[in-house]
Amino acid sequence: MTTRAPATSAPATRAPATSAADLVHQRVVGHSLDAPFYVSEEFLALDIAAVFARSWIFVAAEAELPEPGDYVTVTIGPYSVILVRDDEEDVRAFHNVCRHRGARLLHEPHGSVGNIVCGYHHWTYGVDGTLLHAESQSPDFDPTCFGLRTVHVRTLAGLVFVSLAARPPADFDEVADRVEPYLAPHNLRRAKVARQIDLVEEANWKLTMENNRECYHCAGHPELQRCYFPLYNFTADEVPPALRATYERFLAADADARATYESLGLPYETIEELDTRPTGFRVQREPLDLAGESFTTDGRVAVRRLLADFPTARLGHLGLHTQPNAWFHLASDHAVTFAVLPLAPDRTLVRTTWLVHADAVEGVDYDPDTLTRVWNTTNEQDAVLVARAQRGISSPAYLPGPYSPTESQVEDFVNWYITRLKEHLEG
Ligand code: 3BY
Ligand code: FES
Ligand code: FE
Repeated sequence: MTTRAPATSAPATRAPATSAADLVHQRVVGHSLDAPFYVSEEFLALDIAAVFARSWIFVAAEAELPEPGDYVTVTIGPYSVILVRDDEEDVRAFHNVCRHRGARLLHEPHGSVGNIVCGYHHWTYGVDGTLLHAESQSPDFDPTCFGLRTVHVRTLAGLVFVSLAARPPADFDEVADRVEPYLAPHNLRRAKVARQIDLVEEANWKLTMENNRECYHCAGHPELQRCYFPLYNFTADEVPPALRATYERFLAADADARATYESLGLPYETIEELDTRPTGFRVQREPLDLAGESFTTDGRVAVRRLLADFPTARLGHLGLHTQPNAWFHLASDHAVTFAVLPLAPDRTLVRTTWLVHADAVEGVDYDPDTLTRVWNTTNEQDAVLVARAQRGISSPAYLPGPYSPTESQVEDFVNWYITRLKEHLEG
């Protein structure tokens, strides 16, 4: 009997190197990307130029800079951006680059300043970016020409987005208008940061995002699965046998939750525009399992003081996904934001921030370990999974594989991404 190699066996040698532009144009719909997208420096540079320097990027919660003068610095590829609350209490964004001879101005990830003073020759800027002081200049020196370079910034119900583009995607305000009614009831503008955890994953940023956009792997999240229905995108007839009982519980909880949302006037219908616009997004309210209140192992609130005066804590959660780099989970008692920022082709920062009511008292209203347990454990599990994917993809034997129907949002993400690269390459 002769044996024939299956069609998917790896080629003995790799095809000659293909250009990045060719790889973008050859991308096979419904399949994971070719290896260079995940492993090469060239694609990281392209991703920064075509995606991170052009789109609206989620960078922080407003609660990270509650008072005038409070700042956060964010690294986006080679860029460093200062977010600072000005004296009118608006969030401003500037390039972290001195207008004299270019020194980086602020070095800490966050802090508080009266003015922004360059450590090199002490040029001094106000928190509105104006140059206030530059010693020993010639009489014709005009300080109004040397204010900090601004970065476009928008706040959406307490979430801060920046765009490094000269002309950012024009659809952000429309997206914000549609999403704001979902988020606003959770009062994130009045929240405080209970915890922030930075996790560096040994994987390309797209693997981190792709992993977030499916629950095909959710059996790997036993803690999360106690409170979160892992039914991502399954229609009634697609639910696998192992999840049948969960699905029945979901249907009952969903009917209940909808009645609650209706009675409280909370918008809950899914809006999904993940790959049809530059500011792709998906928003949805859905029930949680067990007590149905929060992301804890028994489904009960982790914070006694709710985010707002909700008449019930049993609101399930509001999920928001934004392209290219973020997702959010809002429950009645706390919210969690996730920002993904590339560090290297195979290293990615996942910054997770837990927000609670500004008046909630640690140790009295909440225990930080209980508050962070489910998502922190889930993140650590995901870090292992995406690092394995990165390692497998780094082998010359890797070939792109097909997405299952439950991975349709992975396809949406990749499709959105490929569209951005094509737009960039076509200038
Ligand atoms: O955060 C999310 O939306 C996805 C879905 C389930 C697991 N995962 C982290
Ligand atoms: Fe900033 Fe000279 S580089 S003051
Ligand atoms: Fe996961």
